[in-house]
Amino acid sequence: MVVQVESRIRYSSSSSSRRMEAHQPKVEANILLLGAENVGKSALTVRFLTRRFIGEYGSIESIYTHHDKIDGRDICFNIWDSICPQNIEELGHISDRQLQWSDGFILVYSICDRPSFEVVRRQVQHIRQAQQKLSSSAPLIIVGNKRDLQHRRAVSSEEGRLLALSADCDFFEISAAEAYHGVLMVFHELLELIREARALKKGAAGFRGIVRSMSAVFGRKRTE
Ligand SMILES: Nc1nc2c(ncn2[C@@H]2O[C@H](COP(=O)(O)OP(=O)(O)O)[C@@H](O)[C@H]2O)c(=O)[nH]1
Ligand SMILES: [Mg+2]
Repeated sequence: MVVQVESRIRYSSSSSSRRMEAHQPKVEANILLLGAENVGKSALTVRFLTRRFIGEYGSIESIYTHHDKIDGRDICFNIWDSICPQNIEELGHISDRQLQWSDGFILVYSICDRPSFEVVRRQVQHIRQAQQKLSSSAPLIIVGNKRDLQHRRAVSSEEGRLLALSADCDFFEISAAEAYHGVLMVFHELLELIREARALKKGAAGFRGIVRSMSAVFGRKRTE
């Protein structure tokens, strides 16, 4: 079962940004958090929504709606904090519903848990293969969490960076327990990537439109 939760944090806007609002349509972004269990997906989500780290989160799958204002623009984040399937065959599986719903993905592993890094590797492969079939370009960010537990590190930063490089996605190492800023950067960076991907798609559609109208004009000329 997926629970839907509403969260609303608004920052006061200056008069100039209020003027900009009138011209800027609201941006909505569906973000799916993936990764093995216990890596800190819920901790990351709750940190972003409330700025707090509360320690224990339970195993509830939820979709949170979070309203924000960034650079004078209204943003609506829908954040799906998922649960990883436990059976080994389904480990790393992402449902079609999740793939179709998502505008962007945050794939989380724990730097102290090597198997969780392998789950992310499988999930990245799964998403990239599905995206090829669907011609989708929703961006991915890989996050190595629990950076505060250096003494228990099992995955080097370099390995995380290399995986991200090979899958053409961004990479962050953070500690949801220690700091809010890193978590904020992850969500804001993904929002930027989502907006870039949308602009590219729109640009490509516009270009196809121009090509279609040009060929219509030249086509007509040939028959005249
Ligand atoms: N030390 C440390 N513990 C963390 C961090 N993030 C999450 N945890 C802990 O890891 C456990 C699992 O976190 P949770 O968010 O429930 O993981 P999820 O199953 O992926 O949603 C909890 O006990 C959290 O308190 C972190 O950055 N550092
Ligand atoms: Mg959780």
